[in-house]
Amino acid sequence: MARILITSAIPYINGIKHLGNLVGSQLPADLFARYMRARGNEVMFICATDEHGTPAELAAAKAGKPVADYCAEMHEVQADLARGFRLSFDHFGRSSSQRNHKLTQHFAGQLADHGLIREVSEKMIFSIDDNRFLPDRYIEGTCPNCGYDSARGDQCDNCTKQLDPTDLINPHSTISGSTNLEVRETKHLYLMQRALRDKLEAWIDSKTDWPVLTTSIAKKWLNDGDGLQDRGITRDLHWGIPVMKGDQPWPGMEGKVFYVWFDAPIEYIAGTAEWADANGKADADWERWWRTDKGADDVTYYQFMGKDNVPFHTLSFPATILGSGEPWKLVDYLKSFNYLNYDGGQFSTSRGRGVFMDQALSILPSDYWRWWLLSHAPESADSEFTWENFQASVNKDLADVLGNFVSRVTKFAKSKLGEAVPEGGDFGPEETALIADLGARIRDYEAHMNAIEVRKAAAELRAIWVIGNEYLQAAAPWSAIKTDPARAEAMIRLSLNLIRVYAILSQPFIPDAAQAMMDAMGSDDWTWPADIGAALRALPAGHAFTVPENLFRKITDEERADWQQRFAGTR
Ligand code: B3M
Ligand code: ZN
Repeated sequence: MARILITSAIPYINGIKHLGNLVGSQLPADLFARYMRARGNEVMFICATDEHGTPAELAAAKAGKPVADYCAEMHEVQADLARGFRLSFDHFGRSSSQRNHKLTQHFAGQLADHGLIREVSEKMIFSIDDNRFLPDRYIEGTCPNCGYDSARGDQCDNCTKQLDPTDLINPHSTISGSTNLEVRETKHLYLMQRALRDKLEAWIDSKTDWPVLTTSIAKKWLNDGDGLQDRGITRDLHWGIPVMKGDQPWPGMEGKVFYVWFDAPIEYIAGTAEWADANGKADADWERWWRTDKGADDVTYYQFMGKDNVPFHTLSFPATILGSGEPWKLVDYLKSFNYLNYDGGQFSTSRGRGVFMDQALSILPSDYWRWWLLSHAPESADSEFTWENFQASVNKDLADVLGNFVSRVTKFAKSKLGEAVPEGGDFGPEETALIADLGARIRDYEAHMNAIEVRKAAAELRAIWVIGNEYLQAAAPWSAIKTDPARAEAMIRLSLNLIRVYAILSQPFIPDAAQAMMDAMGSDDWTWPADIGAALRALPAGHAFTVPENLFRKITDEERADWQQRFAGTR
């Protein structure tokens, strides 16, 4: 049994996420967590809401609520949607927790003690019309690196370069649109990432098994002359984690808070401490996941995120960890994703274009979305959601292939042989061939899941469903029952057992349907089919089963057309 630590990038608090956000981090992380648990490993799966920064302040102001209340409410909304999508977090924390306050201040103190923080008196952009400093995302302008005209103050979405607001050409406030900006002097703390460059490079170079997408982004910013800048880690905002040196005040930093991207990844650790608090555990119980001096040396740590988050996780957060001089766990494998586009364009939160998590669940159960999103995960390139493709996948893969198999087998068995696994004779050559084929395919499925090749794993799972149908079609128990009833019984005995095996294999992708299949087979034995021959004999003759409700319904052309229109962008 291995110990597997899994974190998903933590979603911003300011609004409900769309399906592109979901498939870029939380959903594949959940797939992997479910799979690793199914294989008998000890898993700690942590996510949280990312609650600080200007976006939260402005969203709260727009909602007319104190920012702390707004965040508490939105956290519940997001937690509820996560439950709706069956995201199996061990804990869904909050970056505004006291645990994160303490840990963030602790890391800053450690970095200062190691000489890695310097104070910089800098010129920041102040918006006279908005009466506030305009950090990060609330200044837009032209990217000095690639010329993209809507680059944000913290990062260019076009070339992913991390930026400082003052780097932008022709800047304006995105709050008011005002160009009435002036530069004011303010003092901030900088993390001296440059001093850690060699350590970071050696660490990244040691990760030879990382996806190309991850390493190429990391290397780009490491090697690109000015890629690894020292980074400002404080901001002139009210809402956030107060700047403290451990538990001591930081002279000259009164009234300032840490930058949201400094405290957000620390929440992975703090979220695990929140898990301990919520479950009446001791500090040692969370530290054994994170401190290599306290038991985490045998933990394998996986992170999941969209490609735009990669620089922060390959450079900035590791700089915090390495610079602390303490034995915290660094990520072992970083799985990153490209973007999911929507029906010929991009998902857009501001324009309400595309399907958002709450809307998705209001029209279909989560398994339909989980299956489509994971089987089309944007791994090697960006991918695109279209309603035609969604309808075709659901109707073919889920309804025609898997749903139909379960329904045919259980209905036939019940009507001809009764609601118990029939006896029949030994398995014949067809069954032996099926068992060999299944065994090989399950090993392939495991290999893809272990490597977090999400699309390949989905394709293999689908192939596993298909061979059950092909077997049933070729064996034709409905004919055999007239000539050789014992043969027909053996076929049905195998097929009912196969439904239980499908439940186990499919559970990481479609947990609700998997539970329905398992319940229908009157079993609660989720043991992974390491020996498929034995697994197909697990339900003995005489074991009672039931015919489940239709597992999946088909999407009609009318529904497809209606939804296409509804989500075109008006929210
Ligand atoms: N909240 C950005 C995002 O949701 C950011 C991730 C933080 S991960 C520590 O994509
Ligand atoms: Zn750019």
